[in-house]
Amino acid sequence: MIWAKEETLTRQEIEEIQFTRLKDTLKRIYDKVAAYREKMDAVGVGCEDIKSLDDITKLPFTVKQDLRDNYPYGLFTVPKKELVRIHASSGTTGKPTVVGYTKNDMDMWTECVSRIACMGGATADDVAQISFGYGMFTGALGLHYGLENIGASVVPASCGNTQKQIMYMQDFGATLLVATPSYALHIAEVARDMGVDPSKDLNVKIGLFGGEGMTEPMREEMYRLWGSDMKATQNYGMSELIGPGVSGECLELCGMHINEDHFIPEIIDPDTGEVLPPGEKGELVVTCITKEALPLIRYRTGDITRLFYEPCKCGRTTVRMENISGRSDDMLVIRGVNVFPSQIEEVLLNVKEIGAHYEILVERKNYLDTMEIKVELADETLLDSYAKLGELEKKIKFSLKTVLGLDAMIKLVAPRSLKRFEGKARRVTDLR
Ligand code: DLL
Repeated sequence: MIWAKEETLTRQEIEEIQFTRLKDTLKRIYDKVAAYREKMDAVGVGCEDIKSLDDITKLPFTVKQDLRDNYPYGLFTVPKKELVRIHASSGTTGKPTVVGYTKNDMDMWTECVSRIACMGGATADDVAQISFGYGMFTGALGLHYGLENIGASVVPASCGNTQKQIMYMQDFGATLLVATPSYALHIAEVARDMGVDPSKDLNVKIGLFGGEGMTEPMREEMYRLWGSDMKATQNYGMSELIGPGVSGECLELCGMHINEDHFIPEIIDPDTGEVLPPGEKGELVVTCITKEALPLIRYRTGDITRLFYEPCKCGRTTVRMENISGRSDDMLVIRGVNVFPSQIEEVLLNVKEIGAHYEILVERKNYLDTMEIKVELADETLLDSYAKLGELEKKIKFSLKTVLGLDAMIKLVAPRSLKRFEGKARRVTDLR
């Protein structure tokens, strides 16, 4: 089912809506936000210079640092009393990034999430367990409102206390799970330990995953554990832009549909800032055109992807973005080679003797970068055979070398010995 008619407009119709909304948003922020006015004045661009949608490229970018510099409310276009919700994303460095919503922003957010939930197969008949952490993270409350809006019965389980989560799923008859993909895999593992086979003893048929990437091998692992009839889709978003609801995969699984009547996407070369043509890979830049409290203009997400404008088999005409292949800023440069953690994950998850959990440690020894990857064995009987372990290590090393062009040290560890995460997994430690 398609939730809204805006998902099936012609390109011309979408662009007309985008242009009108862009002009309105620009005027509002130019009048109300000194930081934006200064930025636009500095490059000599006024609202009147935006005469077509293509002119968006004349506008300056907004970056995370702008939010920090104007902490907490400096980029907001409405007085504080109009806010009905405040979230913040936990920056690893510096102050958190604060985001706010007016009543209308909440409605728009709910609408966007309803669309992506519907794309992933959710209906009013679902019992939806939300296993994202409730709190400042936008994931849980975002999905919560969207799923309630389509009529699903929401179970706000939050994350953690995994055994209890499994009990809820069994007793309340959950048919839909919302979680980060890594936590969904962990829940399945714990269920098996409890003697509960998620593919037989639970009835979860829809997985709305997001907040972090899910590679194709990881999706296969999801089907293996939760059952091959599960529909596991990816959902993308970012607190600064709204939270979840920016884009989501439909059941064709061929990229995430962007809610284009609310967000204008562009792809740029992260080094030069130059806009790249459709189909080329680069950093996603997004302009919010319907938000009241915090409408960011040309916000550099740091996420690497590409855009496809061909209409999808599902009937939606909105542009699709490919699954995120990394971030422009988490890319590791190891001995001069650019490495995305997702590439490593892809290799690891294709090796059947190992599980889905891993840790990457990057260090510098004697001026040389080293990368050590700890991977869990799927089956501990392998630990008894030194020869087999050696062979497996070699096999993983070889596959990594083929994909990355780089040597890595592989450390095979016992099943279930690596750290588990209840929210987003943090798998890379860079000690350089
Ligand atoms: O993660 C919003 C969200 C919650 C989206 C739940 C979907 C579901 P932040 O905490 O601000 O917001 O983190 C945003 O997470 O820039 C990406 O790098 C990453 N990310 C989010 N979804 C995906 C995804 C939420 N499906 C940052 N695939 C983004 C890959 C993702 N990365």
